[in-house]
Amino acid sequence: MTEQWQPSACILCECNCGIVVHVEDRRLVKIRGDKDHPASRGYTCNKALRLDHYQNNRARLTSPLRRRPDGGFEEIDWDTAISEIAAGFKRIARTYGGDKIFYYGGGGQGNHLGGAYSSAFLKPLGSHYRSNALAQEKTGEAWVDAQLYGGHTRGEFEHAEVSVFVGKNPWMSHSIPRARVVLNDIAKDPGRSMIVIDPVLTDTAKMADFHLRTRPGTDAWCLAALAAVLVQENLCDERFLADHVNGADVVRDVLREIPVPEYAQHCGVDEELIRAVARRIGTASSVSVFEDLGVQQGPNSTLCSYLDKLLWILTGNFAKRGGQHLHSTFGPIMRHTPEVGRTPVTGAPIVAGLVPGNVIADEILTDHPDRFRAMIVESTNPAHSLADSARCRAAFASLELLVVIDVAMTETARLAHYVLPAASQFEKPEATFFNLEFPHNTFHLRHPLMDPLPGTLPEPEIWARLVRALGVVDDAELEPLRAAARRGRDEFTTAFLQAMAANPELNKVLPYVLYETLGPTLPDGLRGAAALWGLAQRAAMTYPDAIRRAGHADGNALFDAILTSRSGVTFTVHEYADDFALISHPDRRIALEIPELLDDLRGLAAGPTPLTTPEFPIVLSAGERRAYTANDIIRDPAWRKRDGHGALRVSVEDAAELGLVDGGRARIITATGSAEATVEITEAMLPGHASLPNGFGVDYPDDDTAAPRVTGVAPNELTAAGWRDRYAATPWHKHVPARLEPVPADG
Ligand SMILES: Nc1nc2c(c(=O)[nH]1)N[C@H]1C(S)=C(S)[C@@H](COP(=O)(O)OP(=O)(O)OC[C@H]3O[C@@H](n4cnc5c(=O)[nH]c(N)nc54)[C@H](O)[C@@H]3O)O[C@H]1N2
Ligand SMILES: Nc1nc2c(c(=O)[nH]1)N[C@H]1C(S)=C(S)[C@@H](COP(=O)(O)OP(=O)(O)OC[C@H]3O[C@@H](n4cnc5c(=O)[nH]c(N)nc54)[C@H](O)[C@@H]3O)O[C@H]1N2
Ligand code: SF4
Ligand SMILES: [Mo]
Repeated sequence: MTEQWQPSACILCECNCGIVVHVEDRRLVKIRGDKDHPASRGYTCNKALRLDHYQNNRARLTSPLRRRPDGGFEEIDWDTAISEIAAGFKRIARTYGGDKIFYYGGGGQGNHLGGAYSSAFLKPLGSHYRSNALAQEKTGEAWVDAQLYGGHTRGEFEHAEVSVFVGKNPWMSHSIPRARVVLNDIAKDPGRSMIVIDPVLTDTAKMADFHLRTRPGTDAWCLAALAAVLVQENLCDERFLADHVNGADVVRDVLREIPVPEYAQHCGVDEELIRAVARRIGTASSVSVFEDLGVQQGPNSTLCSYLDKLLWILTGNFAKRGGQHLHSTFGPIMRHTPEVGRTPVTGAPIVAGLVPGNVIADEILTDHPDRFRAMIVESTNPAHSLADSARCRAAFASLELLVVIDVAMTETARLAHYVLPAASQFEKPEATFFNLEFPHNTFHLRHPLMDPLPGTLPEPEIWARLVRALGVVDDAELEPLRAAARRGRDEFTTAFLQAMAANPELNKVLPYVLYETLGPTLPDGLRGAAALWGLAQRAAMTYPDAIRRAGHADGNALFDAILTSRSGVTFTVHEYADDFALISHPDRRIALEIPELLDDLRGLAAGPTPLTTPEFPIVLSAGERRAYTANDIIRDPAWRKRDGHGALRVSVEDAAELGLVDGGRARIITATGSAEATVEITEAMLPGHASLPNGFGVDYPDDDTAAPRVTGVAPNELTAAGWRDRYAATPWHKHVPARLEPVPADG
């Protein structure tokens, strides 16, 4: 590699594949996979090559903006913005209490470093309600995980004999390292099997050995039938259950009663296929399972999370090569605690510490005294990504203070009182906290490829300025730490522990303290990486042996390795048996019995209740991942090489019945709203099921003078906040009752 190739990572999905980039005149002119990245090992998909559309585009912000009374924005300087914003939040906290300040976001697919500093501003104000996109997908699963074993698990698909994808299309959406290589390897190997549960004949399903083509929204019956066959045909791993699992008998009693033929009919899958799949799972040497939005954003989502975990737990596919694993954590993404809090206005469940996205508007649009009055939105676009965009817009517009920190002018930013322009992810140190692998887990600190675009600042600096403006830290207290940091890591460690013991209040602003003291001593523009020092110490204390096995003597050694390894480091190497130690229950056993969900499982006997009606007879999946979608990260529609308008995919049968033509236009009507899209007729869809892609419907100016124009359908103009899971209040985006009508070509 010559000097001009600089290591970084793709930021378009949670994999954050390592890339090397050739930068010319601030453009990412050439991009390749980085062979030295410990997780992706040179792999990228088609999307990484298009990253310059994120870095350079007409939506980028270059100055702090303040909303004028007439609704337009004026540019203001950073000092004015920071002091007015800090004063504004202080006023809200003083008048109503700091808990009326709601924080949403903190990172997207690849940028979690900036959000790590937010607590230093929020905690002194007394703000503690927070959320992000994970509360639209992963909280139901997290609640189940918390009770089963107290952590997040991942399958080891690279080595699994049997891989199961439930409502997950990894060929398009990835989420596992080197997804397409791994899927191809599985498909080529006659000794291994791929099982896909999905109503759509996806690119992944096409490669599968077994495709369980469930009717949309009926996965609970399919999964229950699979688990029932495991029990009824004695395919469970008795030894594993006896040694490592509590409550298995109660669960098996419920599964033993399940009438498999009936449940097969309920989900529309052939009974013999279900039995064959259960037998394949029950007799394999290793099984890995990945559930994603197809079930997490549909009816019975939390129950489905429970049932698909039964598949690998009942068969003992834990703590062995190719099985399912708990893993180390570097930066905290989600808390796995069984406690469920309640939101202040609607009393909705707060799982994993996150307010459900579907109730945010209701927590604002009310005269309840405990309503949220102000909001900080960082690196996310909730006015577009939360259910029922129109209502979200109304809610955000009614706030007394809304501040948005983003690289681009977004749908949410347009509603803000202040917009703060962030440096892009290639202009600052940045990192993902989606470090979810086992036995080797990796962490990648990306170095800046160039200076921040003039006018922008990295988030760590934005938060530091805001904390300074609050005036909660006596700068003199930081002097000894600054001096110690200049003398070396060990001296800093000692001084840091002393300072924290002497003034526990400093704990509240810990990331700020690190930024101000250790930060200035870090090389190569890496000041923003200072917070990682604290996380490295914590990792070293939590996983001492696994960190040493990965070659790091202690937290300081790990931190230094992170600073110098520009393509990323392996931070933990676990042994398979360590999985048991990672179970957080004191007896290190899996607790299989979840009474509420067992009740729901019994309740499945009543059969599915369709959500569709004669008025809205089609199930619309609003937000499918495709070859050229990447949430809202790239706004310029020119980044797409195909499917530029984000086609509405419909079945051959529905098209014929409704008079829809391929390439023609259709109107999509739901109880919430309506939209128009280009039609694609495909055998991939079942009759009664249609899909729209995610990531469309954001606006972008055609040229510097034009008003922004919207391409494709914004999915959440069609979704409703009330369609949600009863445990985690996660949305049913994949299951929106809708009506389709042809739009005549001339109108
Ligand atoms: N290309 C691309 N990749 C991405 C992203 C992106 O925007 N674009 N986003 C990233 C993010 S944030 C996430 S969370 C992941 C999501 O990754 P996935 O969950 O894989 O993405 P989706 O396509 O939204 O949904 C998965 C599947 O659910 C299926 N489905 C719909 N209804 C049902 C149902 O009733 N039952 C079952 N079993 N399946 C159903 C759909 O047919 C689809 O194939 O992708 C990540 N990767
Ligand atoms: N109907 C429907 N709705 C959905 C989904 C669906 O399938 N259907 N999927 C849901 C899921 S799984 C997810 S994850 C969410 C995703 O939705 P969001 O949480 O809104 O996240 P992104 O779309 O990734 O938005 C990322 C934002 O970060 C900004 N950004 C990029 N880089 C930086 C940076 O360095 N600093 C800052 N401050 N900002 C930056 C981008 O400009 C963009 O505005 O959508 C959810 N909404
Ligand atoms: S989109 Fe995801 S899988 Fe594709 S290169 Fe980027 S990080 Fe890797
Ligand atoms: Mo997501």
